[in-house]
Amino acid sequence: MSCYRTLNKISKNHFLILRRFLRTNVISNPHIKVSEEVQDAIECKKPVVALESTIITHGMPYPKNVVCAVQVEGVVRKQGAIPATIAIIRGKIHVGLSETDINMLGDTSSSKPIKTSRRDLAYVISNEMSGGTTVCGTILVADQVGIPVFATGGIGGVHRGADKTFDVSADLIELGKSGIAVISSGVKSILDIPKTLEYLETQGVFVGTFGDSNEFPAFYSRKSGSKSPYIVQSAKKAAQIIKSSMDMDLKSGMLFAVPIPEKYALSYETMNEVIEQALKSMDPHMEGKQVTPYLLSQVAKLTSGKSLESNIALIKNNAMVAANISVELAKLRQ
Ligand code: PSU
Ligand code: MN
Repeated sequence: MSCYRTLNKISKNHFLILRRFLRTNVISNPHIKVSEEVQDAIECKKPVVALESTIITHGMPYPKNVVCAVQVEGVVRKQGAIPATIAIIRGKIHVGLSETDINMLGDTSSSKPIKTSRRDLAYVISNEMSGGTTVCGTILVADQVGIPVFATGGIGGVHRGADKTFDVSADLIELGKSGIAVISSGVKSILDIPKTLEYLETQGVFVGTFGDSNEFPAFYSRKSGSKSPYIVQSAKKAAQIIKSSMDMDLKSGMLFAVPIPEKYALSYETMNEVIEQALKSMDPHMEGKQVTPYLLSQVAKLTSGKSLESNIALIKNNAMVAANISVELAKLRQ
């Protein structure tokens, strides 16, 4: 799609009419409302970063969730990219939220949001409910509207004991079927990391650790004992991988794993003990979508909020890296 901004020979009025015409044709799904700013960025292939919203609705307590979401958007802007937080508000999928939207959604006692993955989406829309999109739900929407770069904290994965529970996050399957690049701090060790990496390989997902080591990060810790198949040294290199994947029309995702900044990292051994404790405290009958939010809140309790501080720091860092990648990608796509 060529950018209408390059049509600089026509008058401003014609330009606006043409722009409106192109707008309604670019994303014509009646369930999706893309903000003007984000739509403009998509059409002109400007740097834009998709952001998920389950972090806001189910990952952190109110009001820290709102403060974090707003600050993350600020980080993306500071690097020269446009943030596109994706969420469902009263049955409509929004791509690009206002601060009022974020506030409304984050006050979960009144917004009563549903954690929305692929299987939940049609139900939430048709019942005019609100929802935080998981990594799976966000990839799905980002792919439909054409945002190739997406930042989050951590993705879901294969749970420990999955051989008995079959608990494998839909995030991994979605990553396997849309050509979106996800920037995350790997996965939490509440999951089975080696099995998660195996599953990503099966799904055809590129996995690379961002920086100078191939250690796959475990969210709060820079190490997990597992290795990424690749190292990606810079935002420019990451952008080249994404561009090649687009050129090849691979339609399978990419995971850029960014280790948490040293200053906020917690020790792998300590966190493993905390996670073991959180897992032990879990009701054995708990299942499905409640498992991840429960474990996250237990870990925060057991570390007296320290894990939450690390969580916020790594999301901001990932947003910065994603913005830098999207800036480099925009240069390659012009
Ligand atoms: N992992 C985290 N923090 C999170 C999540 C995962 O460290 O907030 C959220 C993400 O939105 C992810 C979802 O997509 O949980 C995965 O949930 P499940 O395991 O139920 O698929
Ligand atoms: Mn699950």
